[in-house]
Amino acid sequence: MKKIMTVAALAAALGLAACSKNENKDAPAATAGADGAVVIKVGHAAPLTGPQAHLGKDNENGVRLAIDELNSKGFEIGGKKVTFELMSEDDQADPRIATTVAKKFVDEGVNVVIGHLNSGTTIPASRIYNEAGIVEVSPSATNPKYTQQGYKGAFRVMANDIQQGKALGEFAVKDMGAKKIAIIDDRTAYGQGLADEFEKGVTASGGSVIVREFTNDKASDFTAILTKIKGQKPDLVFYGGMDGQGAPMARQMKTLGLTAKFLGGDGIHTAEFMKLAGPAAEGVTASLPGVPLESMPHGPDFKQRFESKYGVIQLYAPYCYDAMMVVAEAMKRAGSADPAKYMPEMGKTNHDGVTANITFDGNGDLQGGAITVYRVEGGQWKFIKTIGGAPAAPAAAPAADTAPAAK
Ligand code: ABU
Repeated sequence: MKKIMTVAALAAALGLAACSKNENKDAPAATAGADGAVVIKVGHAAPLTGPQAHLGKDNENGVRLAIDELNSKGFEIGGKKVTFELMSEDDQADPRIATTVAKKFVDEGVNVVIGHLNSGTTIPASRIYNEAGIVEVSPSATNPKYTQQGYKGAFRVMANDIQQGKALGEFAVKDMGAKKIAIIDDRTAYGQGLADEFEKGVTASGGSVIVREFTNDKASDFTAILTKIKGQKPDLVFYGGMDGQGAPMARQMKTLGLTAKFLGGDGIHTAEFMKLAGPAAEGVTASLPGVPLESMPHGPDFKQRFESKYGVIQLYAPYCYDAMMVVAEAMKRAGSADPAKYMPEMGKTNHDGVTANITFDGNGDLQGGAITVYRVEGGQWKFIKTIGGAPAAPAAAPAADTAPAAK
């Protein structure tokens, strides 16, 4: 009994854990870890089953590595040792399931959510976190709308699709020499949003989009739309969507003798794409927000630590790791894991991360995010070019004119 009261008192002092909107905010729920440290609940949501499960597990492991490292070094908040506890949920990349997961996290009183993986799940879930006053950091959802809704607790640690689409549109026309371009998207918030921004980038660069087709994020047979596109004789086919569709699409282009170049965004820039596309992956071009991990000061070491535990990085694990570290630092600065107390500290982030030196703009978007273009050569994603972004440099105080606005 004495121990329970001690933990409760410490929890109250640290503002642990977040209160559900259904709970009494003066009586935060908290539990003690095995060592008596107060538990901070970290919600993580991504597709953990289905065609994007490899990406969801990669995200989960990125958060897990950060949590394991924080816990093993005895991370303290307000001078007290805390234990981060991961609660990972499968949203199946489905917007409706994502809102159910979000409500569960609220009811569980999580202190933060790292996720969701997809824009189509992140955007509807963000409304629920906003109403509950919970901080959400997306490591991978790139649709700009997520951070344009005026939600004070919404943050993103990678460049968005306004930046990515523009960079890809320019790259297609100016670097790949494409004049006549076909676009396919999967009608998700990510795929369609990126395709729209890509089209703007193509047009602004003097290229021409001659045909737009769409599919969905469960499809596997693209013969009909690729046959139609082949008849238009494009120089390049752009796909806005994920690797589960991009890889068979690349294969079917080869089978149909559609010789146009194939370009996509971060959704196809995966190890899994190479596996699924086989020899058809060769020559495919795709972007990834950020600079190559290898060129970041902490990148190679992170890669070694992650891959020795979980195997090859698929895509967003480093961004998930950074997201968790940014949150832990904000909690430490605030001396509290109560989102109401540490949320204002999130906007003051200046984190020397694995993926970037992370500072946020007034919307909660990463400042100075770069886009890097890669091409498959010899079964590997090879660096081609980085577009935009701040130089990879250790954390430094932001200049007055670039300091993040208070959210
Ligand atoms: N950034 C691509 C995959 C996640 C998403 O935005 O839907």
